[in-house]
Amino acid sequence: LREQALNELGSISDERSLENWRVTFLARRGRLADIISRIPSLPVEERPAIGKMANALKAELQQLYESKLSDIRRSAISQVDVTLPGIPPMVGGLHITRQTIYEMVRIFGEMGFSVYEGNEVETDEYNFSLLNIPQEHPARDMWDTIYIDDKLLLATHTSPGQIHVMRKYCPQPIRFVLPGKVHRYEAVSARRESMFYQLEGLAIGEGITLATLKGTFENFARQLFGPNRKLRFRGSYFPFTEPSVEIDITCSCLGKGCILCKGSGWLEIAGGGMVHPVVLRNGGYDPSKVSGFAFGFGVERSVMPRFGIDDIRLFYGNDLRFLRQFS
Ligand code: FA5
Repeated sequence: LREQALNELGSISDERSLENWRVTFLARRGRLADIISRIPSLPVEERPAIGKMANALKAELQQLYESKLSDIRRSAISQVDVTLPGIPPMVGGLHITRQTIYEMVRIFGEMGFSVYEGNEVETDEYNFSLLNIPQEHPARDMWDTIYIDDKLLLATHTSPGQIHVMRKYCPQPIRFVLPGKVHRYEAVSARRESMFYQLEGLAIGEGITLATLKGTFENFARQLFGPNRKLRFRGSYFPFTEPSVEIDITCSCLGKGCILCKGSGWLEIAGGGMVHPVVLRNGGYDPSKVSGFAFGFGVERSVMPRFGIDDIRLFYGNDLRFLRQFS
């Protein structure tokens, strides 16, 4: 048996054959084990000598097996070609939404706006009531809300941050932008997500008018979108602003089939207006002394026309082919 085992081992040069060899000779049901199991049936006087030989052989084969294994492994490593190009590690990058928020914050920063981050989970009071939308007010239907319980909900817009900021800084004049993640119970489509980002703007002080809002927004849009886009301010309605506007930007579409603007040439990016006196008062300001403007726009909606993205679901679909284009 020893001779046969040594012979066969000599011709082995890979790990799999070596494993077969080990199973044949050394394993629990292998040939050596078979011999050892038959020792009790030998005449008593032969047993010690045979037992000793079997044990010595077992130790020898075990040792040969181990040194062969390490030889095979060592020679496998020496065959690695170290001149082959390596596999580059994956490098992360900022999501296009985050990059855009940083850029927006920088542009508003140059106009004197500071940053305040509101809450993703809000109270009904801040999301609605303090913004002049009491219980049962029909305008609540403007935001399909995901409730956590009867008081808490996922913020449907960044406007509740207005109240937080006002209460913190009143009665000083303020200029803030408030980026935030918002949620709505929406039927998702190419234009609508159920989770998206908004950037809220709020300025309060003496002599602020709708013209201040228009000028600020136009300056911002020129820097973000370049000089060739046009803005359009449409009269609209929000319970927390009076008067209210919606702001559209010219779409970069190719006409009728455009998913973004449905062929109208205009894409709605923001809502805004003059802060309602009730809201100013809820924030601790005296509406007879100061006025303010506010706006809130969709971050993804402003990214889409810049890069010709025609489906908002791409943003959070986690397709690296999409995301890598922006890193
Ligand atoms: C609001 O959320 C108001 N809070 C905006 C506002 C702020 C008005 C301050 C006045 C003063 P609206 O629901 O229209 O308004 O949303 C504002 C912007 O968010 C839209 O113009 C759009 O750009 C974006 N938006 C709204 N719904 C979605 C959605 N489902 N998916 C992606 N973007 C959306």
